[in-house]
Amino acid sequence: MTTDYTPMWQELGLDLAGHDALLNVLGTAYTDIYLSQKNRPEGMGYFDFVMSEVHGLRIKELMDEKAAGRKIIGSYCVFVPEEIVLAANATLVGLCSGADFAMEKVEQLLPRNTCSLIKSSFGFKIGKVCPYLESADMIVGENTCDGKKKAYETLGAMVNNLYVMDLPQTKTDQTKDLLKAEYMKFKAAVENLTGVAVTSESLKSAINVVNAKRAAIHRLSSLRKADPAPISGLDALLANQVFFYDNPARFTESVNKICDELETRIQEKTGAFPADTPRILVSGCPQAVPNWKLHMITETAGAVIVGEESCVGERGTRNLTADTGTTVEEMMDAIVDRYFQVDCAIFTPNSQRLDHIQEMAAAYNAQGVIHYGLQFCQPYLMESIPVEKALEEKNIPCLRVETDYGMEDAGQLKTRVEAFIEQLR
Ligand code: BJ8
Repeated sequence: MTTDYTPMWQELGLDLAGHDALLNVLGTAYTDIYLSQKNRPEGMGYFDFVMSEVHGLRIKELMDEKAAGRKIIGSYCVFVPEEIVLAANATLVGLCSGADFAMEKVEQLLPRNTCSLIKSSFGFKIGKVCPYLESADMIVGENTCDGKKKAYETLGAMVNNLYVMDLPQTKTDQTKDLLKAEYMKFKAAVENLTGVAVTSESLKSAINVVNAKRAAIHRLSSLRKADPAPISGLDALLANQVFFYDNPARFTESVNKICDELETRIQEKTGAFPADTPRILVSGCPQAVPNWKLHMITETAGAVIVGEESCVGERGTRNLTADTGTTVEEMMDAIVDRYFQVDCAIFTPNSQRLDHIQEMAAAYNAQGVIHYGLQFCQPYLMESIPVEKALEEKNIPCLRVETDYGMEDAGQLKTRVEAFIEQLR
């Protein structure tokens, strides 16, 4: 029997008609794109369940947490440190930004030439269809790219709980100090919100919880090095997306369980696709739920995606936070060290990212790289040119795509991806 969550959505102030329409589209897309795949690992059943309840049971859990006095914090970026949030007795969730909604109204507030991700986050707010955003006690905006930073000025007038965090755009000792100062300020703001002071014990335990979650998803990524790939890129992308929503301990356990199954599949040489299927690494802008467009196009065109150099992927999860500190101060330094390594394209120069893409292509035996740039995203589109150059130097073919969340260009994109796959063969 399915639970009726309508009263809860009503209480959160969602637009019920719009929300129903969104869930219908999401459900159909999920059935068409995910459930039609062949040779899926059984463990994906967990993620199918999570997706079927992403606005239902998970929101109910968050509402129960709130009723028990816990606070919910929403974020749009991997620079918001989950360790600090958990240590102050709050829960961090990623906010919806992966689908077009209420675009006409969005374009009255933001220029048309704004990337889909930013427009989507506004669409979910204007359309009142994101229960994560509506249940959040604090929304964190981070000053990363110019688009986001200016958009937060507008968002600040639309919500009463926006906290803006400044971020450096270069990597020097001074800017690392700036990041530390921002994280200290953020810690104080979260403590103020929850009324719970971060202690060395709570911070250590939070570091361990988040590290375990990252280690599990990293284990899953590493298993994609096998040929045949034991899991499709679509399924692995979904696990990376759910990373931002799920209860951390349950997520870790579920991912480790699926990894056990993938290890057996590797031993038995069972793949999601046959051996010798062309292998592709995707690099670039983050792909938030339900942005499955490029993976769907690529994998139905006859290749398998074996890795994501993305914030919804290895860029966001690869580094762990050192857990050797004993004081809050030492652990805050470890957190700063960890996040300072994230090589988002808002940094200049950003040669670390070029190195990392080359390393990933080699480690995952990718024959080619598709650089995924969202239209109007200056940082990633600009950086795609040096990325392509760095890959050319290693004789790795690179296809640069520039797209949005719409499906108008799907046919054209598919033709380009098919031609690229032919080139790899
Ligand atoms: S750390 S990648 S999650 S900022 S696509 S909004 S960059 S114009 S999302 Fe990101 Fe944090 Fe960086 Fe990662 Fe701007 Fe580009 Fe839009 Fe983007």
